[in-house]
Amino acid sequence: MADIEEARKQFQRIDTDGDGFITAAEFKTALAQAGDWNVTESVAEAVIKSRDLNGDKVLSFDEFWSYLSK
Ligand SMILES: [Ca+2]
Ligand SMILES: [Ca+2]
Repeated sequence: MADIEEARKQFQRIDTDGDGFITAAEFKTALAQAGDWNVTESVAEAVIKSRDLNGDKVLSFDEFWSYLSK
């Protein structure tokens, strides 16, 4: 069971420019910081795409949360 406060903190950590959306580049940077250096831009894009519900190619908090709380 995911915790929405934890999810919000995690989202803000990944969203480095603070615009409220996670881009593939931000996601890739976050994974690299977590030690996963094998993630390429195209892998990050594929992950974003699989979680992106409205097709704008970025993740809003709602999309991030609905992925975590599935
Ligand atoms: Ca952002
Ligand atoms: Ca989206």
